[in-house]
Parts: sequence; C-alpha cells; structure tokens
Amino acid sequence: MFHRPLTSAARAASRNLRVVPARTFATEAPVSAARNHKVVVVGGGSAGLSISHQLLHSGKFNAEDIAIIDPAEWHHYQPGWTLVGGGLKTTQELRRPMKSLIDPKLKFYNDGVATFAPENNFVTLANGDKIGYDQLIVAPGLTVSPSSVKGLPEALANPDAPVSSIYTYDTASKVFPNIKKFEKGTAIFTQPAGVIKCAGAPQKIMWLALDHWKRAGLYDPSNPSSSPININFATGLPVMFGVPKYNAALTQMQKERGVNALFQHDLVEVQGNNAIFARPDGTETVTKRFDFLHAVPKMGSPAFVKNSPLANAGGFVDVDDATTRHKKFGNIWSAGDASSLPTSKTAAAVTSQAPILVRNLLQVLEGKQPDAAYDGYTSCPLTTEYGKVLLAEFKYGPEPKETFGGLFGINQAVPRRSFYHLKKDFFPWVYYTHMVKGNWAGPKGWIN
Ligand code: UQ1
Repeated sequence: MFHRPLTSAARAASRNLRVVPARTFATEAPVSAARNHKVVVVGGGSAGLSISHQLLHSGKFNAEDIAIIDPAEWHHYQPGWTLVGGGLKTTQELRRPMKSLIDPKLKFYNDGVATFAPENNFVTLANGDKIGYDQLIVAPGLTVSPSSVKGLPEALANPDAPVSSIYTYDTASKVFPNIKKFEKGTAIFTQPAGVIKCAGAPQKIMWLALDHWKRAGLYDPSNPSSSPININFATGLPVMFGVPKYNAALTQMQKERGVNALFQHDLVEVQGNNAIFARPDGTETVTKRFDFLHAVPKMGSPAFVKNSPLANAGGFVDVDDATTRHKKFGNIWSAGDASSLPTSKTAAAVTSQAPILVRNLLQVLEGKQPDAAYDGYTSCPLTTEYGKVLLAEFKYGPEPKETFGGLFGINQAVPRRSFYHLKKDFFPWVYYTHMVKGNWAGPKGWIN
C-alpha cells in the first residue's frame, strides 16, 4: 500500500471523516476509513480521463495521488453515435471497458458520487465511503432524460414504433434500421430547447437520413412535394445553428433541400403517431402526425451536481469562463459538459479545456495564480451527407475559430470530403489512442 504524508488540507479533511463507531448505529455497517488524495476527479468521461492523465504526465504526482470516481463499466465514444445512426459504425465498436482506459497509477473508485462537502474537502460515494481531496475536478457530464418527454421512453423501447434516438446507447442502434424501414410519409427530427450535448447532432442525423432516402429514390430535394417522404426539422431554437456563419450555410441547405423547418417547436410528448410541441409563449401546443420520429430528449447536469453547493442557477458547476476554477471554492475545478463554461458541449471543447485546467491547477498547487485562459473553443463536425462534413469550429462570442480556415483558401462552412474522414476515421482513432491518455490537445495537436 502506498503511503505519503498527509497535506494540511487532507489532514483537515480526515478530521471530518472519523469512523462512526458501529455500536452507535447497531443496524448500520460502520463507515469505512477515509481515503485521501491530492486530486480527486469525478467522472471518467472525455474530460475526466484527459485531465487525470495530463496531470499524471506532469511528473508531480505519485501512485494513487490522483483518484477517478465513476460508476460506469463502459466508456463510450459518443461523438460516434451519429455515425451509428447513419449505419456506418456500431455502438459496441465505439466503447471500451472503463478500467482499460485508466492508468494503473491512478486510483479508480468504480462507484457514483452521492454528495459533495466542499467546505470539508471530501465527497461521499454512493456506497457511503468518504473520499478526501486537496483539489477536486468535477466532470461527470450531462444526463440525457428520455422521460423529460412524456411517452418517449415507451416509444423508444417499443421495437415496432418508428421512434428512435442517437442520444442513448440503448436507442442509437435502432436509428438506422428505422431509417431503412421508412418508405413513405412524414419524418420529423427534433431538437429540444435548452442545453444539450453537441447541438449539431440532431441535424447531422437528419442530413444522413435525407441522403439515404435520396439515394433510395424516396426523396427528391428539388421536388419534395412529389416525393413519397417529407422531412421536417422541429427545433426548440429559433435558428438552424447558433453561430451566424454556419447558420447561414445550414439555413441555405435546409431551404435548398426542401426541409420544412419548425422553429421554436419543443417536443414535450409522444402519443402514438403524434408529436406534441410546446411553443415559446407557453400557451398553445402544436400537434404533428409523424410516420418516422428521431427524438432528442432534454438533458441536464446530474442531480448530485444540481443539488449541490457547487452548482449555478442552471445546475452546472459554477466555474470561471477563462480559468475553469470554481467561483466560490478555490480548490474545485470543472471542464466538460457539466461545467458552466458557456460554450457548445463537445469532446472537441474538452481538447482545449483540459490543458487549461491542468496548467491552472498545477499553478495553484505551487502557490501561484492561474495564468491560462480558455477562449471557448469548441467544434461541431457536421455531416451534411454521406461523404461530406461541414467543420464548424468556434469560440466564445460565438465567433469562428477555424483550424484549416485560410489555409489554401479553405472555408469550413463548405462541406468537404477531407473533413468527413477526420470525423469518421481520424477523430475516433486519435481519441482512444491519444486523447483519453492525456496526449492530445485537439487543434493544438499532440502534447509533448
Ligand atoms: C478533436 O480533437 C476531436 O477529438 C478527438 C474531435 O472529435 C470529438 C473533434 O470533433 C475535433 C474538431 C477535434 C479538433 C481537432 C482538429 C484537428 C480540428
């Protein structure tokens, strides 16, 4: 067993973690001894793994100085689920056993977090164990909630219902069979109002499906009204995309391809073949009949974050937009989907956030001020058809920040085959071979 002297913060934490005498609560198991780490990372997703391994590579930590907490058995490459919906990959090939991705020098607690105690520097696991820390990184991601839409869980679970979603592991593999089965009638693709992972994905899957039906002779973009299939994009938002430059390209595409856009239509209920949408004023609802539905549930931060002292009003871990450091607790940090960082939630964003967080945390451990600033970089490689991707890349503003823009006069709002291969082949490869291992900083390339 590895031993090291406790730091003052860890000592303070351990004082608060005294073992409760079993005889006091004869019916309860005794609380196990406290464990302390220099850094505790909540979440073994894209952010948690990148950050843990980048910290480890700094050379400033010994075995088990850093701990990761995550209840999951599997780690999923979620950016690939759009390709699963398009019939190009399987969910099984995109996942890895969580344990296989964690360096043996990191302590892994394969359990969920129940509560935070930021004043006393420990977290309590679902099993009741208390884990103390000097520095805490909170990166548990977003929770996808199919039950946020009435009737949706039942429709998704029914193998005969023409209702599917790329947004969960269990339902992503239903999407392509449904696309293939569909020959006639009204297709609706939805996007909720509110924060979701990868805000471009709800239309990525629509563009792939449109292309499939076009190739099958079931949809003619130049003459949609005489086609057997008609296609609707029902979004809670007022536009196709939140960044003006890419919105212009995608709105033109929507019009040219004969897609009927229903803006500010927020799916609230699925009832048989009817989809019911809320409108912004909150009074009227709109009901649309469908023969094919791709639904995107609402999402939010996990309850143990939302109901904690760490959360802002929206439920996200309340960190500084530039440093990623918590606004109230100086030894707490956050990156990824559960953070309050006001940018689009993607794995690409994590490639930029992780090195900033790591640099700033190491500065603080040395008694210095955080000096690295995140600019809001994020990206959305948006499939517009089989073989083409529009590579939206932007930062706070939102303003474009294109890696290849300007090079040879490339305009990333124009879909390209090379971007498609980045999305389909390069990103999934670099993700598992380098990013989760702490060696990939996205547009900045390899670390070290
Ligand atoms: C990226 O690094 C990455 O992760 C491996 C993605 O996939 C999730 C991306 O979508 C993007 C855009 C990047 C950024 C890297 C480059 C080279 C633009």
